Amino acid sequence: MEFKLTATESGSRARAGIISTGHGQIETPIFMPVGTTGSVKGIHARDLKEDIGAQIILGNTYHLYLRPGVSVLEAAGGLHKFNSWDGPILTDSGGYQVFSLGDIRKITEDGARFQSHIDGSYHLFSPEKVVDIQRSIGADIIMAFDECTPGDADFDYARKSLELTQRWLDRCFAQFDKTEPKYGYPQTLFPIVQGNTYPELRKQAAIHVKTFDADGYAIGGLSVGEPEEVMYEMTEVVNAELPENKPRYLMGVGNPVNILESIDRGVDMLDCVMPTRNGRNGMLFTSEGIINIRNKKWANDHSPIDENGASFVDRYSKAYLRHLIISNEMLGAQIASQHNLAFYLWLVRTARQKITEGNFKSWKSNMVEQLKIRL
Ligand code: PRF
Repeated sequence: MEFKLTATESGSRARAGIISTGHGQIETPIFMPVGTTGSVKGIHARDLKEDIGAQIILGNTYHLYLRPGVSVLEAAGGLHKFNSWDGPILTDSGGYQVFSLGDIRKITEDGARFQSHIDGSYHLFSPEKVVDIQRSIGADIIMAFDECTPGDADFDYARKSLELTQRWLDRCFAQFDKTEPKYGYPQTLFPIVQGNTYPELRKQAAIHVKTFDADGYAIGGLSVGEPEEVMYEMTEVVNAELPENKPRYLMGVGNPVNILESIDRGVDMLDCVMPTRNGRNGMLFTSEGIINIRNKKWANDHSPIDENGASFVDRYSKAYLRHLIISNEMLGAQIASQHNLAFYLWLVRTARQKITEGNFKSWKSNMVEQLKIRL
């Protein structure tokens, strides 16, 4: 995998670049729609690519391993063949999903033992196992196995957890180096920087991951309950250490304002369930502000969902979309998800263009104010 920086802006750490993978190029900064089980909920691959403009999607090791399972994915020839998405795919390692299981998991030196949320069966995820599963899924970018600590973890827990994540990273790379891609195109492994909200841990973690000379680096353990200002500060601390010439992926972030603030701090890749999950509940992101389409005030508003919207679904009226969502019609969830994803991709595409033109900073300031408005 290659990364070429194509533009930076003075007065900001924002960057534009191009990542090359075995499934084509990704123009950064980029937002990656989340397809936990292999599907971005409610959205066809055709619409993802042609209407929304997605350039890479994300899948989850935990979910794909439990269902449909590695043998089905291998028989299909990998996830790209299975779900008909022929662009780049990144898989998360399961570190975060397993840790979200709470009571039904136990962490040891070896890995994380957990119970399936589907049938209660017992499983062990180790760094080696998680690399093997991601080899079988066939993601272009695979993630290291990490422990994501809660936002309020004390220093001692955060330090011990980080040391475990660092030992697991050694094992991930050892397994990665010992194994081969299964489907004829290259795969690459991104380490994840943890360290909770402690600048000295974050700095040490960033210095540690650099020694692996990876093709890219991720920042995990943020947007897990800490204040936004702390999240931004941690991103700054980590990005100050990470190499300039490699992409940086901020995991699970965030709302449109978080996206722009993170890009301003040198983040190149982001993902979040917000556009799809909140969309299904009737929350719409637009360049004019946020709409709660369930609100009575839209019941007789027959104007388009988004006058300047990037997607073909934006021509549907607010009143119609409200009706669909209130009636629990599946088309409502689809339209809202597609609108929101198209908005997120428009946002990062425009950010990229502004960085290239050298006026990202002033555009961002205006946009951030606009994006906070509740319509
Ligand atoms: N680790 C992994 N995946 C993640 C996170 C993490 O810390 C986060 C935290 N926001 C989201 N997804 N492996």
